[in-house]
Amino acid sequence: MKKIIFAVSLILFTLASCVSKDKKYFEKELTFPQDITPEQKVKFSAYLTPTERQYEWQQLELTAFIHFGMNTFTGREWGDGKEDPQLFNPTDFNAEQWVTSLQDAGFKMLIITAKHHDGFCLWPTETTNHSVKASPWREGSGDVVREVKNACDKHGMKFGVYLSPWDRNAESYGDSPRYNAMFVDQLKELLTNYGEVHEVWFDGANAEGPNGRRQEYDWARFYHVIDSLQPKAVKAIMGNDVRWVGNESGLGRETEWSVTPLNPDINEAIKAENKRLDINPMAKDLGSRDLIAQAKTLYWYPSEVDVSIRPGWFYHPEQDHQVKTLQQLVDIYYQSVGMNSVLLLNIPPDKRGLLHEVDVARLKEFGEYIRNTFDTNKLTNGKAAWTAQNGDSKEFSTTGDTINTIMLQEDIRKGQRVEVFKVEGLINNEWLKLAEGTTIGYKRLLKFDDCAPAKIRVTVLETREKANISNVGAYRALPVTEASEDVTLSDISKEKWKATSNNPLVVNLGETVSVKGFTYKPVNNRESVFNYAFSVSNDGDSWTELKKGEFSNIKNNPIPQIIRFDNAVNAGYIRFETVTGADGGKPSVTIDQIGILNK
Ligand code: FUL
Repeated sequence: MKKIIFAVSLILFTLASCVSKDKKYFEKELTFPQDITPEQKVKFSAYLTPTERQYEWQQLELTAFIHFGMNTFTGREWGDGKEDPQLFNPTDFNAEQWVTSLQDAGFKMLIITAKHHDGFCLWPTETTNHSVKASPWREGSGDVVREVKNACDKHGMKFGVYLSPWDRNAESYGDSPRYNAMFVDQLKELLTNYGEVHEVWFDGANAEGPNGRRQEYDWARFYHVIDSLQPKAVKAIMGNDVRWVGNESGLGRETEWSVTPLNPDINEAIKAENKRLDINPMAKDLGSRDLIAQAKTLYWYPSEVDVSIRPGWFYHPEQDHQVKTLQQLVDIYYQSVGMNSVLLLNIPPDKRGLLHEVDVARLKEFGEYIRNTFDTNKLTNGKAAWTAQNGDSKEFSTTGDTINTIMLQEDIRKGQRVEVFKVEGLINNEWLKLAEGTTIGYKRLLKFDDCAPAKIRVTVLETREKANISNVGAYRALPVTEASEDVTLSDISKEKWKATSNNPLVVNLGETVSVKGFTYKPVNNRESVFNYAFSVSNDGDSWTELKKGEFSNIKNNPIPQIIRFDNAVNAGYIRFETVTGADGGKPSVTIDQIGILNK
């Protein structure tokens, strides 16, 4: 027994002395020595901690995305890079309106899409002519990034940039060294000319360049540029400080470990390791004991939940009635901030360059709701720090008010440790279970039915090492009543429709109808259609193709797609052809998934 203890302390000492400045902890990354048992690995994992910038970022809780750019003016979600810069011309651009609306709602950082996949730069870059400089806005002397940064500084809001690695405009894209050099220059401009930057967001979407070659990104160099120019900035998504939660619908994991063997696929070694462990950002399990047992290296790589307040990431006027309801936003808050993640909520400005009135009103309601709910802790001693071994409980006194939400926090500067816990309430002198859960991490929120317990008891049932609970709260979230409007996915009844072929889907409409557009509803992100062709016919023999295109971003955001044509066409038959699926293949489509618009 003594021998084992000695061996473990020796390993601990060796690991600690080579990795961490503080003897006990491992900052951001921990590589296990060989011949270590799964139990020892789990113990070590409990000493992995965030870097200072990761910790600062985690405490922001609410951050905002602003998708604004060429797509705002073309109505698309992904531009192809061929857009005329003349189209970019906001009529009432006002970054302060964005910042103050967000700030009132409690958001602490704003991330602007300085460049989206279409390559149009919102700042007057030296690297390409495809920028605001070539637009009529402010007669070509405007700088969106500058105005946003100034507004952020004025109001004490942190600032971040989204710089899409994928660039459908850059002629060098796919010619790897040349494009990497241009990308580095873009990064340098953004990270030297605009003051402090707190997050750099690299999207994972990419495809072949115009010459058919695939771009090999020099991630190590990009990281180096960021780390040296903006040491306080976290690198997100394809960056290794902040992890994509794995969906764009605002949904965190019940069990969310910030300690994980997953890192972004930035080099062959990491790709091979992710493959060996069969993990990616969408995997359900990213931190269990079983996974740790197989891992060689662990990272502090916390989750960020990115979701748009509207169906699309960019503003489209036809989505004005689809702004997420207060209830949806509150649910998203519980499923992101309340599940050990940071929320990155997107609010896209319109063609005026303003956040739309509906979005502003919704943000206001959301901010007030969160403030009203969480401003007063109904526990009198919740803030007292507490350490707990397996099975330890602590009682907290309440104010006696009605509650329906519990908040728990671990001091993650000492690692993430809790694996199972429960919360009970003393009601009529009896301890009743109110909630239970697995991970806590930086913050965990749990909801239950209204009750007014005299006391609350929290029990840590399983923990990887002594748990450090730093804060416990109890609150009452008021019910929200509202109805969300349904979207019309077909203006025409499908009663008479008959499919005469499945792939492509050919439908005999049973009558002649006026077709002004069509809709497509994906079943899920895996089997959805990416490239499509839509044709009409009057006799089922001779066809006219009305539109060929892509459902941009459908893989990450599988929402109903609405395509409208400039003119109406009469048709007795429609044909919907899958050209390519979002995940390759040629998924077939059924009548239920297609609708016809005639307005
Ligand atoms: C995605 C992009 O392709 C979308 O357009 C959007 O920017 C979203 C935040 O990330 O992957």
